[in-house]
This record gives sequence, C-alpha cells and structure tokens, in this order.
Amino acid sequence: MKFPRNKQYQALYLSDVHYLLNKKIKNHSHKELFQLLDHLSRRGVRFQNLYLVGDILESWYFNAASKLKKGQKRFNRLFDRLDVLVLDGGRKYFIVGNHDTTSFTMRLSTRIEQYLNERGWRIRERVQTRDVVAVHGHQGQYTRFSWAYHIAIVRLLHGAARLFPALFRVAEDFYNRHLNRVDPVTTQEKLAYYRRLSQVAGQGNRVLISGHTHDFLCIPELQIINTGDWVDSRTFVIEKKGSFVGLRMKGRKQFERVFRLRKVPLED
Ligand SMILES: [Mn+2]
Repeated sequence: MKFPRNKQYQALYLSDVHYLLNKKIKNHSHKELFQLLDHLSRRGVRFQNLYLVGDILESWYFNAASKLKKGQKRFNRLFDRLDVLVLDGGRKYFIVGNHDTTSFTMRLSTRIEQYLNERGWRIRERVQTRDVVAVHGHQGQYTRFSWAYHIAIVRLLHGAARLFPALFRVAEDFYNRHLNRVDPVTTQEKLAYYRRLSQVAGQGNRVLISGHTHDFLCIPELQIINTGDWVDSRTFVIEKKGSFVGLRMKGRKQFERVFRLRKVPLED
C-alpha cells in the first residue's frame, strides 16, 4: 500500500523500538524507523494523536538516562521526527513500558521525564479514550524480585556483549528460551494473557491496544490489537475514522497491510 499525500489519520501506534541499542550488539531497524518517519513526513501524512505503546527506549541493558545526560542529539534524532508528524492540537502519549525504566513503580528517570515533558509528551502507564485503551502489556508479569532479577541478567549479558558482540546473540537466545519465561507462547497461554490484560487495563467495550510480546496480532472477538514491535518485525498500527489497520514495513517506501479491525459503534 501507499500513503496518500497529505492524508490525516486519527492516530499512529508504535511500540518496542528499544531505542539506544547498539546495532553491533542487536539488530534494531532504527535506520528503517527513521526512513518510515521521514517518508510519512515528506508525504505530508499527519496524525491527530501519537501513541508510543512502551519499550520505546532501552534502559534495562544500560542506563538510558546517563546516555541522555551525555547529549540530547541521539534522542532528538528520534523525537524530532515524531514531533513533526502530529497535527497542531494533537496529543502525544508516551506509554511507559518495562524497558523504558528500571523503576518497578514505572516512573521514568527524572532526566528522561523532563526531556519528554518539555517536548509535550504526556507520560502515562495507561491511556483511555472513548473507544481505545492502550497499555504496554507487561502489567502483572513481574514481582519486585523478578523485575530486579531480569534487569540484572540482561545488564550482565550486555556488559559481556560490549566485549564480545557475537556472544550476545547466543546469550540473548538462551535468556529468551530458558530464563525469560514470562511471555505467552501457546494459544492457550496467549488467551489467558490477553484475558488478564483486558481485566488489568479495564478494557470494557473499548479496543485494547498493547505491545510488549512482539506478537503482531488482531483478535477481533476480543477487540484486541498488539502493535507487534519495531526491532524485530517493523510493524505499527494506524487508526482511521472507521478502523484500525496493522501495517508492516517491507522495504523503503513499501508497506504491507496485515490486518484491519473495523470500529464497532459504541453504545453510550
Ligand atoms: Mn516490554
């Protein structure tokens, strides 16, 4: 599909960018993300609202705030591009994901919070509008202990990877297979996961939009959408007047529509 010139959409949903990761250590497609955002910008595509649905920054593998302290340039490269895409009077939501912070209470570090506030981002753990509820999706997966334990493990892996980048893929694969047993895999696990998330998020009769599991999907029966992720699958969701559309970036200026969820008129 092609984006029509000067088209205005209701919203853009994007998650799991894990910005600040180093390409030598892990593929992240950040260059392609810039291509997408630049492409939208050049075509005059604009959004009423932007929703960053969590894990936009990476702060588990290393301290994102200390990178911001060293300089804003790298942060600006991403947020300048996002800021261009929102219409005047539109809203920008930064929904906090587990990787955005090391704080179990989901507070961003003061420095990052300040940076985002100054740029007009509304920092939330959950956003609710008339027809949408958006959360990252890690809610209920961690205890205080497992939270600290996971961060400690990935920091250790990342420390080792700085010395031996090739080691990281093996180590991360091992971590995902044997230690990181929190994300749902089987259909039954997924169903249980989304049922619980729906409860935790207070979905009601709204569409629930989350990210986190890197599982790009739409379950019309449950009115649930997962934005997938940027790092692994380059997916995102666009909200139009009458529907939500799930898209995947296939190449420079090449986009594939993967699903479409029609909006059901809400009973007030
Ligand atoms: Mn996450």
